[in-house]
Order: sequence, then structure tokens, then C-alpha cells
Amino acid sequence: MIENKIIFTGPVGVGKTTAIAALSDDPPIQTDASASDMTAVRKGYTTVAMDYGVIRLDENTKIHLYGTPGQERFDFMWGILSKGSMGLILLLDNTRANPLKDLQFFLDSFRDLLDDAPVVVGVTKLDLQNQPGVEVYQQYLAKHGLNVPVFEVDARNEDDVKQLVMAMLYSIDPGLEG
Ligand SMILES: Nc1nc2c(ncn2[C@@H]2O[C@H](COP(=O)(O)OP(=O)(O)OP(=O)(O)O)[C@@H](O)[C@H]2O)c(=O)[nH]1
Ligand SMILES: [Mg+2]
Repeated sequence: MIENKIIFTGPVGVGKTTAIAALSDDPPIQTDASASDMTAVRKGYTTVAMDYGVIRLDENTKIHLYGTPGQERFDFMWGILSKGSMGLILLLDNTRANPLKDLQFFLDSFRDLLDDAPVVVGVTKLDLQNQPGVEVYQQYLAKHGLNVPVFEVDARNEDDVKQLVMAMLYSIDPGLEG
């Protein structure tokens, strides 16, 4: 049995919990609590510990999906969840004030993991805010010497988020097919 662990991270409300729910073959495990602070202005619930879901690619391959809390006050979970992870899926919310700053912030926060694991970027909510476009993120990453795939995704759409997972698996093992 091959077991892979992938982490989803990104800012509050980007769609981590939604994406894992869209992907998981089993009912996902969520630790959402009603948001009592500024987050409540944007949405009612926020993850306080983790999300968990699982994909069975075939009878020999399982992918465990872990989502981090977005709020920085729960950032102690980020390192815990990163342990043993094969890679990072970083979601960025195009409606936030400065999503490129968010990109840099999360690259810095997960630097230890990214020393030896790949990252794939998904940009959500382009339907609500179409600037910056995906190519702006690609240029930013290229300027920093990072060759990272960037996709437009809607976290509610299973095919969109599956594309991120497949790109991640391909980064880990370019020999992989299908
Ligand atoms: N319009 C639009 N809405 C989206 C898109 N992607 C996600 N959403 C919505 O954005 C919200 C994301 O909420 P969550 O999945 O709870 O976000 P989260 O990243 O888990 O947030 P925290 O746990 O608080 O860090 C949901 O209401 C989704 O329906 C998108 O591409 N377009
Ligand atoms: Mg969440």
C-alpha cells in the first residue's frame, strides 16, 4: 500500500475545508467552530485544528489530505500537520487585499517543508475578482527562482481541486501516468 500525505494551506476563507470536502472519498473530518472574531465578518465558520480527507486512487494507493487552519493564531498546527508530508497545495484567495503578499507569507511559513517537498498553487475566487491573473502569480514565482505550477480553481469544484492533486503527484513522480 502506497500512502501519500498532502497538506492544503492558505489564508482564512480561501477554501481549504471546501476543497478537501469536494475531494474526499469518505466524509471528511472537520474541526470548524463558529468564528467569534473578524473572520465572522466574512464567513461563519473557521477551522481550528485541521481538516482530513482521503482519496483512494486505486487499491494500492491512498492519498491523505490534511487542511490547516487559516488563522495565524492556530499556526502551531502548521508544523505539526507538515510532518511526513509529500507536498504542499497552497490556495490563494484572489479577493484578498494582497494575494501576492499571502503567497510570500505562506512560502516563508512552510520553508522547512518546501526545502524538500514540492508546492502547487491554486488561485480561488477568480470569478469574483479577476485581477491579478494566474500569469501574475507565475511571474512572481519565476522571479523568485521557483518553477511552480499555478492553476485557477474553484474550491467547490471537484475536478478543479483534483487537478491540483494530480499536479502535486506529478511533481513528486513525473513517471506517473493517468
Ligand atoms: N465564488 C467563489 N467562492 C468560492 C470559491 N472557492 C471557494 N469559495 C467559497 O469560499 C468559502 C471558503 O470557506 P472554507 O472552505 O471554510 O475556507 P477555509 O480555507 O477552510 O477557511 P479557514 O478554515 O477559516 O481558514 C466557501 O464559502 C466556498 O463556497 C470560488 O472559486 N469562487
Ligand atoms: Mg477551514
